[in-house]
Amino acid sequence: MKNLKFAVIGTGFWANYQIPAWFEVGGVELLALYNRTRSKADVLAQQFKVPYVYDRVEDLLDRHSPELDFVDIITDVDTHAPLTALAASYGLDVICQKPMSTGLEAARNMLEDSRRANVRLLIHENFRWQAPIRKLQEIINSGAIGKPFKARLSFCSGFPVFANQPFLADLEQFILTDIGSHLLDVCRFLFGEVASLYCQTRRVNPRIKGEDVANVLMQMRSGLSCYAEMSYASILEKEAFPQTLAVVEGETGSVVLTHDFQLRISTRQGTVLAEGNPTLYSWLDPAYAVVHSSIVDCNRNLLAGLRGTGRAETTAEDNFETIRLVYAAYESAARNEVVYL
Ligand code: 89Y
Repeated sequence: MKNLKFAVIGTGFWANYQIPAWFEVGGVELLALYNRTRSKADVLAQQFKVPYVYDRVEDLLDRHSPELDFVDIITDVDTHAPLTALAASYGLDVICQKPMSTGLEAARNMLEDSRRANVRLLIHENFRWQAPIRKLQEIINSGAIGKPFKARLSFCSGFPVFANQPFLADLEQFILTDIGSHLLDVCRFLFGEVASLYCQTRRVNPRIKGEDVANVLMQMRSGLSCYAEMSYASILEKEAFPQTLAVVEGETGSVVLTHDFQLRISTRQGTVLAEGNPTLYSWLDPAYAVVHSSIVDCNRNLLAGLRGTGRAETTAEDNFETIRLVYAAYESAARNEVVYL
């Protein structure tokens, strides 16, 4: 099968991991990089032997679109919609970093732009690809705990997240877009679609613009009650970053995803252990291990979708449902009311 040629649009923090993850998957050739600060792209081009570098995305597309198969957009969220529209106008398939957009209208425009241009739009949403989350799904689907009726997913941390990603401190809407887009997507992945939700938010850290705490209580269409809590203001005995912890209760047992990727499955017969350790690639940052590792599986799935050899899970249509939840949560918090989806 021939290699698919692609360009990376945006060479900030995440490109350092997304690019080696592509090479881990294989079957692709990285032809060009764009970054508005060219020197940053030059560093990565040298490191990963990428032949072309641009600081105007139009120049990259004018010159290379005929030979490219897709672009991987890894820029800040406010540029996702315009860059998707631009790449689509050149007839290129697009993979776009989560969160899909800065609002529902922009997300809808992205869907329409890609449909109109007849290109595929996939969202790079990797939390559902984490090894412990896949293991958790496997355990639930195996029937080991019976029919699930209740779940709690927790991403509560005091990790200095703004050091590597300073722009997060300037977002008016922070944790629900940055982490909620991941966590609510994991809830959909595990338990299906949401019927209604209620959310409370607050800002604890006075040096950031957006909310750094959000608690979302959802009634899933299956009837399951799901609580997703997220915080970057949590000073806890054991720092879990960047792990999602979980408790799922079923009619015949429970499964608890603890620190260190351990899963504890309890029934009336007792407790057995399973593990969901991520693959520790040489290029990943150990502080982000489980997330960086999941990029490989996410990219592999998206590539299969682009090639038509498999079903990409996080298409734009699918991820739109996650984005709907993010903005329904903001709406619920603003009105202090339950929102029905
Ligand atoms: O941006 C976020 C993500 O996608 O995973 C963790 C993170 O880097 C900080 O919240």
